[in-house]
Amino acid sequence: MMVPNRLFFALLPDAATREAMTLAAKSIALKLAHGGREVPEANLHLTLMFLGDAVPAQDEQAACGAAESVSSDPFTFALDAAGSFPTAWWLGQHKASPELQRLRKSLQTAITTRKVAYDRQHFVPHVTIARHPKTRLATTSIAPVEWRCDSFSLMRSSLAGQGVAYEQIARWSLRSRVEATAAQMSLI
Ligand code: 2AM
Repeated sequence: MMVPNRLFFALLPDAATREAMTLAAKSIALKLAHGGREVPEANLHLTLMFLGDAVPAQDEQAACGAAESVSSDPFTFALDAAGSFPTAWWLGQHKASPELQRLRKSLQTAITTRKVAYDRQHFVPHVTIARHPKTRLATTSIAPVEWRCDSFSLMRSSLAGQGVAYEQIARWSLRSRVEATAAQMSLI
């Protein structure tokens, strides 16, 4: 029998960034027009990598090991666009920032090395703001929402009433491999 264990790596915005996202959504009246179910402000996140709906315990452990080896300096990027997929309205980027792509690539390499399965669909960085919309939104510019990214997290998603609940399993601070190696050497 399949044991549910829906896991994904994500960037979690801080409170000020979440608030700025809500304002950005409101400013173009997204909330009035989509006709779908809004994502609560506390649940806003950017999925870096989706691992699956029933991730085995050993893969969960291996994913944590992979995350440990990810190398990236902290960086800042901006959400400067809003648009829709058939299943969601989102805030995102006209052009994915290179730092974000590099972070995804570093995680992808580490995950692949450990033979953990993940969703290989093309990475389109976005924050879902509404699900099951009744209308589409042509991609449009928004006042940029700046996002300082200095960590990423492994998350578990579970059904909770009508919606979902997210649990943070672990969080990793971003640091370059050189810095990490130096920190490890200073422990010796
Ligand atoms: P989203 O980023 O578009 O909202 C947990 O389900 C998170 O993983 C959600 O944020 C979800 O979509 C994202 N996700 C990415 N790929 C997925 C997939 N193939 N199936 C389910 N959720 C996926």
